[in-house]
Amino acid sequence: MAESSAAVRGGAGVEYPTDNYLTHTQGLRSWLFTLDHKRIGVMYLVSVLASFFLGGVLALLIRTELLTPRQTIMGADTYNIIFTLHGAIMIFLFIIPGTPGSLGNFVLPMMLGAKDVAFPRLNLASYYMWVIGAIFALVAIVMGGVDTGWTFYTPYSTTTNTAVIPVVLGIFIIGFSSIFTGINFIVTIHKLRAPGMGWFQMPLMLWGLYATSIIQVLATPVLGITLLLLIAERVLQVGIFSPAYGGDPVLFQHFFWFYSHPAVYIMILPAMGIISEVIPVFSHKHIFGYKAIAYSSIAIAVISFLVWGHHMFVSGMSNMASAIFSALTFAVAIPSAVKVFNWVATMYKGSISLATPMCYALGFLFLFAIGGLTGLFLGSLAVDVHLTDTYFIVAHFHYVMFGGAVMALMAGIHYWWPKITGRMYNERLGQIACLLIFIGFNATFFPQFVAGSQGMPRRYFNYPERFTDYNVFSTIGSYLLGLGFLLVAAYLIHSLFRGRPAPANPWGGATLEWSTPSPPPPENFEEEPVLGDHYDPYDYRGLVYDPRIGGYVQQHPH
Ligand code: HEM
Ligand SMILES: [Cu+2]
Repeated sequence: MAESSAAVRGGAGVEYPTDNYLTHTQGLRSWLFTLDHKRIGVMYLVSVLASFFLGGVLALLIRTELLTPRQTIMGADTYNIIFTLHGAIMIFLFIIPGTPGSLGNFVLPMMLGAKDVAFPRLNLASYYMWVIGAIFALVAIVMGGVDTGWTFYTPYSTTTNTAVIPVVLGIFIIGFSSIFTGINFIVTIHKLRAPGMGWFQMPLMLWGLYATSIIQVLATPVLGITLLLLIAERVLQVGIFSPAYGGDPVLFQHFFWFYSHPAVYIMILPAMGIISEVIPVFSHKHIFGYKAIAYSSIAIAVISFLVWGHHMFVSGMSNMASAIFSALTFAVAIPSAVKVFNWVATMYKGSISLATPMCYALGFLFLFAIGGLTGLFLGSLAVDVHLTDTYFIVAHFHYVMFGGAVMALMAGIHYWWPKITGRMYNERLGQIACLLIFIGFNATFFPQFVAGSQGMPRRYFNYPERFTDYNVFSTIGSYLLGLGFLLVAAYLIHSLFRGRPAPANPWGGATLEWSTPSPPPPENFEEEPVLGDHYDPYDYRGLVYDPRIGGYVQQHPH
């Protein structure tokens, strides 16, 4: 990145801080054995984005195969392996560790006014659990991949001769990276808040991460045990899930979804946290309904454990059980709706600046709303019987996971990029790429709602002729989407080497990470932050824009 010796003069009055966390110690070892949450966050970011890239390439292969109703570029067996790997990589290597491990790790201690997380060694261990898990996944790919779908349903996953065991072991190990991160964040938030920062003075990003950590710690062990039982059944033929050995395949679904539904909130709660930071800053207005958003995060975490049955309405469950799970599914939409309402209320009468982070936040709002509302369709029993296992489902979860979690992650990457790298990126290209991604995304996934509602099943490499137009449109959309991300990669990599040095507070944020230089010093703050009684992370009064540095300065001390 930057020359370590001399300060780099960039934006008129901005000096690039020579001694920062990136340059403080040099060499590969200083990264591989770092205990600095910022460096661990950066390693997570690079790793999960590499997984996103791999998952994205597989996605384009899927879409290319679906360009024609018959065989296009691969056979049925290969197709099964490709969509399984696409789903498993995107879920377990990218989106679940994505925001908590990368941006969460980078900003959490700084937002609290702390030097680091409570357990730095456990933090580093959590990263290496991810690395070891990823290696297992790569071994499985080399061994020919796995063809069960990302849900590993039995009895097929008990019998298929593809590489189920290395993949499942990899996911089991990655689970510990989630659990370790969760433990670290919970203890850090309880114990390391700066003097004067009460619970209701914490940035809402941290309420999102706190709720996520609760789910990570409580739910992940259930997935771990389920996967170990699957391995035991494959290796020892003990009858747990497979009827061939006296097991019950529906039991596997209950165990799997008891984790995997709360897991979708491990994906979306940190994303919602990012949106609660970005929208007020770029609306130049205090967040609306702070407490309601904080409580909604916790409510989502709690209710998320009570709805897993909505994935099993056609698995032969009793009508009573289905009715209860359907009602609870409607209930979990309420706290999400509260947040969406409060974000829109925050923008109301705000002076909105459409910088790239805000563009992604607005994209999130639109796409997440579609994802959430179509979730209500699927929560109602009669409709779900019609739509389950069709492309309506595929569209729905891409609108929530991609339209929601990925768009928010992109907002967060652009929002904190100046703090992480000490460099600004090209705003114009940022806005263009965001628009390209938004158009490409809707072109890819909206036609799938229509094709699915007309009966097009998921997980087939060919389809009846009458769905051709929808699929051609969807595939072209996915290429646009790919192009948008290539443009993002291009200008961000350019920014690393040629970007204008960033001021401490380029956007006018009032959370503590913006009161330290960009990039921050190794210990986060030059002086330990001391907060007044009335510290408010969304109080922008006193922040004035200084064109000489291209950023904001505090006019009056907190
Ligand atoms: C980059 C753009 C993406 C495209 C074009 C894409 C496309 C697709 C398509 C067409 C399928 C359905 C395959 C089938 O049922 O036959 C699929 C499945 C899936 N996708 Fe994506 N996807 C993308 C990104 C993502 C992201 C970001 C995530 C998660 C964070 C994701 C998670 C999944 C999952 C879990 C499945 C289900 C796989 C299975 O049935 O086992 N995808 N994707
Ligand atoms: Cu669910």
